[in-house]
Amino acid sequence: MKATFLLLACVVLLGLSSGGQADELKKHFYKKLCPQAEDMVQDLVWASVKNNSALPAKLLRLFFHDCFVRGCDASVLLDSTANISAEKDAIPNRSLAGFEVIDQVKAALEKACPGRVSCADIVALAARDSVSFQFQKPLWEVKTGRRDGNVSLASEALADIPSPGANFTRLVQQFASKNLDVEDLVVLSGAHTIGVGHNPSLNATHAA
Ligand code: HEM
Ligand SMILES: *[C@@H]1O[C@H](CO)[C@@H](O)[C@H](O)[C@H]1NC(C)=O
Ligand SMILES: *[C@@H]1O[C@H](CO)[C@@H](O)[C@H](O)[C@H]1NC(C)=O
Ligand SMILES: *[C@@H]1O[C@H](CO)[C@@H](O)[C@H](O)[C@H]1NC(C)=O
Ligand SMILES: *[C@@H]1O[C@H](CO)[C@@H](O)[C@H](O)[C@H]1NC(C)=O
Ligand SMILES: *[C@@H]1O[C@H](CO)[C@@H](O)[C@H](O)[C@H]1NC(C)=O
Ligand SMILES: CC(=O)N[C@H]1CO[C@H](CO)[C@@H](O)[C@@H]1O
Repeated sequence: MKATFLLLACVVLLGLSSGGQADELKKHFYKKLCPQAEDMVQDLVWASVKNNSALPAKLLRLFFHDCFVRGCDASVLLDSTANISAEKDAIPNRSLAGFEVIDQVKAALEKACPGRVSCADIVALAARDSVSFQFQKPLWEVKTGRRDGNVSLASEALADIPSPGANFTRLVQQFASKNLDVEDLVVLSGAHTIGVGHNPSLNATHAA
């Protein structure tokens, strides 16, 4: 298994049993491990968003694409290797962005508290903090304690991320497979009130 999956500077070495998610997410998981973690994420994310108002939508979508494949485990951040095509390289990754913000926050946190704060929590906090900045109010609570995964497969992203052509039945099925109901589907789809979309299918219609 070694050398099969390239980790993007994101292994978190807590004294916890390292398998998968921590038992339960909680408020302020890092209170003792790295007390400044959540403030640092907020400060750095806000500085980035001030400079680039397109980022909140990018970071929100990145979080969604992370969570829909193998849970919220930062698997979306992993790069492909010679023989493994990672989630990033799946078709629905088109126009995913904001990776550099996550990398920058992770680098700062590694300096402050080496090996403590998971990339998965940074992705979750960055989504919340960036969108909250855009709306100038705190929007939702983020519990922490996610552990980073080390498996990232393009084939799974292709299977799990809903396609823009999916019908309602299919969307309901795909959300149900992640333990989300129809109300969740409707509410979360509200995320599309921010951001930029592309419609590549229009081009196909007009192709010569
Ligand atoms: C219900 C199934 C969903 C489908 C089929 C879908 C599909 C898409 C597509 C096709 C785009 C345009 C991508 C592009 O720019 O090329 C997009 C953008 C976006 N999606 Fe979704 N999405 C879904 C659910 C979600 C959820 C649950 C969230 C977050 C809670 C989300 C957040 C976003 C955001 C913020 C953008 C704009 C990104 C930007 O500005 O670059 N989407 N989505
Ligand atoms: C991936 O994580 C699992 C569970 O924590 C671990 O057993 C395995 O050795 C890891 N694989 C690599 C390539 O790091
Ligand atoms: C601000 O954004 C520009 C382009 O989007 C980028 O080149 C520059 O490095 C950013 N500055 C900071 C401080 O992030
Ligand atoms: C991927 O390549 C590495 C080294 O090139 C090799 O050790 C590994 O067995 C390969 N894995 C798979 C699943 O083919
Ligand atoms: C919805 O999509 C599914 C899977 O893609 C397909 O099997 C089904 O026939 C579609 N239903 C309708 C009503 O188009
Ligand atoms: C679609 O067409 C527009 C305008 O001609 C072009 O700028 C864009 O790159 C095309 N997109 C794709 C995916 O081909
Ligand atoms: C953001 C990102 O990682 N995009 C990649 C998506 O996948 C294509 C190949 O299918 C890569 O070329 C992009 O770099």
